[in-house]
Amino acid sequence: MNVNKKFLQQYINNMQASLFLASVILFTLTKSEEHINNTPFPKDFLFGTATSAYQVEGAWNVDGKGVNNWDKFIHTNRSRIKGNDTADVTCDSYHKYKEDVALLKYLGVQFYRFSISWTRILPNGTQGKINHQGVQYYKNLLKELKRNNITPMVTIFHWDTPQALEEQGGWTNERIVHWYSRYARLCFQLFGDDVKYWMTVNEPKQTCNMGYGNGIFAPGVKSPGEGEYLCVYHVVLAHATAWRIYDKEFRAQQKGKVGIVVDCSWYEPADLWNIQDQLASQLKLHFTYGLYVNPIVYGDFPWAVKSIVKKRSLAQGYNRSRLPEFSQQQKELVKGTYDFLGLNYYTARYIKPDPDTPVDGKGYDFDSETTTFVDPHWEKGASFWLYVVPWGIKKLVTWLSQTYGNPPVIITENGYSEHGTMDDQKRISYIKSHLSNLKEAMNNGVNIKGYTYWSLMDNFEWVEGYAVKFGLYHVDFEGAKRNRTAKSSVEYYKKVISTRCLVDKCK
Ligand code: GBH
Repeated sequence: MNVNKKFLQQYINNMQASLFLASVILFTLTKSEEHINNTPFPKDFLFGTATSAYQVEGAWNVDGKGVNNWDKFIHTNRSRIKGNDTADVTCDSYHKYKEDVALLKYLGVQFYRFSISWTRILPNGTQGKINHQGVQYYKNLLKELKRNNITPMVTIFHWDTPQALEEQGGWTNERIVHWYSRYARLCFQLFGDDVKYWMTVNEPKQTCNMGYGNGIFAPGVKSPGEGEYLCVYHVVLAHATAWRIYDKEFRAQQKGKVGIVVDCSWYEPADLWNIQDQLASQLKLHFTYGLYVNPIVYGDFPWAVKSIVKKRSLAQGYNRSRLPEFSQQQKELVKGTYDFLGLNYYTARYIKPDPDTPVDGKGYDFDSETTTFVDPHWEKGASFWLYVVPWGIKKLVTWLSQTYGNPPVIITENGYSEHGTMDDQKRISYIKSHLSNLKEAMNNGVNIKGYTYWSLMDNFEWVEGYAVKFGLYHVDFEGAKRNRTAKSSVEYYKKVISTRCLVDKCK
């Protein structure tokens, strides 16, 4: 090799090295602070964290608690849960609630979202017998929160239906509207002086689709597109009846707000320039979020959902739609029954029409005639369904605001799972990137009032047992004391809450 060539070679090598370096720098910049929003969250924006009764309380048969559908589902067949686990003890929050409140206090959250176990209050689900020890537990928890200046946000129903009612069909029996709304009234009566944010139902899609559609969750009923839609119909009526009860009997005195919590992924058109893919995206959003929220805001199921389910039902030989119809009276009952909307966002999917949808397919998984897929480059959490797509939250809340007239929205869940990591840097970047996208939407005028990290601590993750962990705090499920230990994300979230800012210094 002559000198010139050697020089050239070195020159090229150098060029390659600096190009490489430049792209590494650029990549890190774009990956980190560069795209993190640097405007502060408003003073009245609420930060909090959440749990649910069944996932953290344990004490499944203690102090008079009645049996619920998940107790039954698990105890009759433990192999339904990964690792044959149960929630009989889980985090033992029934006994350790004071410690939980201390963790919340340390975090500096404005609110704590927890749920009431129906059978702890009403062991058989109905008014026949009130369990005063169960009532006392929630009074104690509320008192402890008050002492520490933490606002309670209370979910009345987070999936744990009383077994006595489940045996009568649960959410597929129209009597549930009565059973549920009387239970809700009792909650307002018992706790309403101390609770200003109520959530009627958590993620009804999971109860209806997983519980009565594919049967993966309790009560394990497989009735896609029939029992599944009866459940949807009754959830909406139950929610609305509870909201009316609050509005009429409690609002003037208690001055609280009542909303519903609906989970939804973002569905991104497979090809943004393809109108069919855009329609598929809209339809799936209406199937997921709209099925519950459209009636509550506008008084009926979304038009697109009604018409496609009817079309498919008739083609399947039914003489009417499998999706029940609201009567005129019911439409008036449900319309306008919200003070805020709760949104649980975790992940996103690409979507397009599915021409191969089986004609006889029924329910949420078929009736939209769409198919979803993921980008293999998306980062994954420990839950099989959790792909990290922070921009999805921005698109979803923007869609929601445009579709429902910019209602007040609280992000009631958003979270990342791992298999047991104390230095949880991926959780930190999950929170940061989702909050950043949320703030961008807020800066565009989307009406977001608060953010909830799911979850305060590792807990019983339904059929995935204790294998996947969403907590800011680690819980030692092997030890009798169920010790809680802060993961790295605790300091991070604490700082975000106190500074209201996602970067070193906000504008
Ligand atoms: C919530 O469920 C629950 O409220 C909570 O109890 C639970 O612990 C927590 O989140 C973590 O799972 O995009 O089509 O693959 C979330 C249930 C299940 C909703 C997966 C979104 C993705 C469907 N999520 N689902 S898809």
